[in-house]
Amino acid sequence: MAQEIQKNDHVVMVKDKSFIAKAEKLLPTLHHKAIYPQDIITLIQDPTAIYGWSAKVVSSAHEYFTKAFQSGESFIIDFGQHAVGYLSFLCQSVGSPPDAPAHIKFTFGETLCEVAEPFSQYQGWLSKSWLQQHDEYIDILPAKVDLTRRYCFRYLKIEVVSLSPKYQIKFQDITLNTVSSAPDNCVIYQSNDPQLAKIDKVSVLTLHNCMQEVFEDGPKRDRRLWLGDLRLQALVNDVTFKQYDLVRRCLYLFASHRREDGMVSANIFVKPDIIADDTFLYDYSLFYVDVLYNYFLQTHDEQTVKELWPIALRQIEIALERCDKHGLVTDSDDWWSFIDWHEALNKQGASQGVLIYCVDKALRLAQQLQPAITASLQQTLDHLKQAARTLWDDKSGFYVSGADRQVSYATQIWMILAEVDDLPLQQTLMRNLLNSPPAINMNTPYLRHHFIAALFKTGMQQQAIDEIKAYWGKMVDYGADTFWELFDPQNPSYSPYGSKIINSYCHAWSCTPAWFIRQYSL
Ligand code: RAM
Repeated sequence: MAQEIQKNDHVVMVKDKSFIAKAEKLLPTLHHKAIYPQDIITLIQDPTAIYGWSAKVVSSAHEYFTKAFQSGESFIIDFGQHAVGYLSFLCQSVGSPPDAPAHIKFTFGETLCEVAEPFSQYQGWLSKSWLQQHDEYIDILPAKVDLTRRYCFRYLKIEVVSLSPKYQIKFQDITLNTVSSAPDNCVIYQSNDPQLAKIDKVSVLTLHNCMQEVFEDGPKRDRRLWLGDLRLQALVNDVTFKQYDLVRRCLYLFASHRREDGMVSANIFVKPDIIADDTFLYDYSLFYVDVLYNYFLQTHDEQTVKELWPIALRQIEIALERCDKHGLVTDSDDWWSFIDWHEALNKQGASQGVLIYCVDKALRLAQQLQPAITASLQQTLDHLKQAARTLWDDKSGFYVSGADRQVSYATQIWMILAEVDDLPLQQTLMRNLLNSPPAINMNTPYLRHHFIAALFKTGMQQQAIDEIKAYWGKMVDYGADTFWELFDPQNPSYSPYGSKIINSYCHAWSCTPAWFIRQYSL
């Protein structure tokens, strides 16, 4: 029997052993490369810098490590680039024999603020355990120390917390053994526009560092496979590393562990065993169809797609159950659909758009794989679009969402991407959006991606380029060498988690400018 039932507190999940086996066979090779400290830096309060901190080089790292340190001393290393990997170092004593253990504290920062602002002040609602730090106690010196956890950082603060007054310590061979499943060769693309070339480079490094045993959402947090992130990573992978087997593995992973009714989870853990999270998101599950469709377009791997097609189709069926008799997605207050991090965002309108968008993709797949159902899918699509049009508000010139008839960016963007109207009307809607920006804005690079996609769709290429430059370019101006999970140029400290230091600063869903730049040869 290929299936196994597993119950947790509130959901029944079904495991499919043959999909698990296929996913396991596709485990990618991890590539390692050693990188070394570049500079020792000091932090400077700088109101023009992101979060008010900038770095000043104190010395080259090489020179610094001839120095002996005593209790209470600390320093910050800049590795010169963002990376993911395992830290090792050699520690030696100087002076009298070490008559007490050495206690050393490590704080890892993707950004300067993580090494500048004490973690003890953290008051967000996500677990503090995500903050990257480590205490090492060394009993016997000299010692070669290999930290076993994987960290993700550019800056490393080392504090010599406690030694005895009779000895000091020296550090040598501080090495970060980096890890990624992205291969060395990436499709080469050079934009003629220097700013876009820089943005492309940062996007590619972002994807590179998120490519591990799965496409992780962020190597700092959550370090796991999320469907919404996977969808965008797979796009960028198409124009960069072309690791289609990793996309295939992720498709099998989602298929391998589904809810009793067949719904795929929003995210998957792979260790110690493959297990789906008990979080289900309306839009993310639907995107399984889009990931499969895009995988098919890229690879023409009919065998895999045929095998996974019933699972994709099931996502559509489940999503349709949420529609009323007119074909309108019913609303709810829960965290039922993701769309964007925004407390006030009503998600009905955008979810209607996502549903239509994915039914359209299912229809295209059905034309190849199951022509007998295309007529009925076409009918469903028309019905859903008709229902979407009832959300149109003539007075404001926007689509509304929810009982309070909320106007948001998200709803307009998804109605455009879903092609609810013909092109001239989509263009009018986009112009309305640009001329009268709704109060319910975009908070994540994730929704921004869809905004840019909608601009391209409505033929506003120059506006799209300007927006990429103004948004992702602004992160680059702030010194980002990978793109951040959250960024609001008007309020750079924004975090849906209650603190900027828990945000991820190398985040999958933020790496998509490379796709636009390469796809449209910008
Ligand atoms: C957060 C992460 C992840 C995203 C989910 C919805 O946990 O940022 O990337 O997909 O939210």
